Amino acid sequence: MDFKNIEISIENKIAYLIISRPKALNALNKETILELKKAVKILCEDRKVRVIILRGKGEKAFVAGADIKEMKELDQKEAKQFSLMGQRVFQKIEDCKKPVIAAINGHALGGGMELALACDLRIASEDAKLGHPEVGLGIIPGFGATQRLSSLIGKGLAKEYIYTGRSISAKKANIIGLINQVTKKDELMDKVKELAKEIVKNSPSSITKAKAAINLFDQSFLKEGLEKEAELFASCFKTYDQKEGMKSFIKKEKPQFKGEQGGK
Ligand code: DAK
Repeated sequence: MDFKNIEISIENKIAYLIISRPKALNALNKETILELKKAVKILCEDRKVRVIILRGKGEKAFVAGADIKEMKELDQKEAKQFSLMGQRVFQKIEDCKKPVIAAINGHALGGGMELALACDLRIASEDAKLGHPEVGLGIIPGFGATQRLSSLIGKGLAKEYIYTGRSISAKKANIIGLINQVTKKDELMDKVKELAKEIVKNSPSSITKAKAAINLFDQSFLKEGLEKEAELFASCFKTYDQKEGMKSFIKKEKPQFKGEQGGK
């Protein structure tokens, strides 16, 4: 399968899935999300694969979020479709019968952080920065973070990081349980492979069953929460603040927000 923004390979039962748009810090545009969907399906269904490792291309970023330049033009209806499209792909990762490990090799922001949250395990290099800057763009997280981040680190911390948009160092992320391990920059892939190999030694059917059981832990309210998140995300796209936030990012200026009723 030929992809433009995704690279996949398989070695010793471990699959490598790389998001590859380094010039845009691997930001997720629609094309990349659709390719990701296909790649996840291929690898999750491949019997030779026991563990999937997901990372971003290059030195700087895992994924620096959804593509703001593309998202800027969405209306409310398109925003809802975009949100649901991303949510479905991320749900496929969560539901994949094999463990997926995020190797966080740099910025994991917004939709990039949400991608990492949909994975089973997260290992980050010491220089990685994680976080949810969406409210500084006049939107909210729309690919599952309101639910998955709260589930992982608790509602109190999730609210703190989403309300402030503050970035989280790998060290801090490790302390609060957001990531499983932090490594030296040049050791990230070795450590991730070590973990994958440890999992591969065990019974694949047991791992699949354990994953399904653990995922049920908060699944009952996840679906409803995700629907509400997509609806609220979409409603951001009729506000002045969303236009102001995204225009300012592109112009590299500070946004002047007015609140939901401001402007348009
Ligand atoms: N989108 C598009 N382009 C991006 C990008 C992004 N998220 N992040 C970086 N880039 C581009 C930059 O514009 C720049 O392009 P050129 O100017 O060279 O053309 C290039 O990548 C290199 O970035 P910088 O020059 O900014 O690099 P720096 O090292 O100075 O800064 C940075 C790195 C990661 C701190 C900075 O690039 C940055 O703040 N990026 C934006 C991070 C961010 O705000 N991410 C969250 C995006 S919002 C939805 C569901 C989910 C979401 C949205 C909708 N629905 C349900 C509809 C999720 C939303 C988000 O993820």
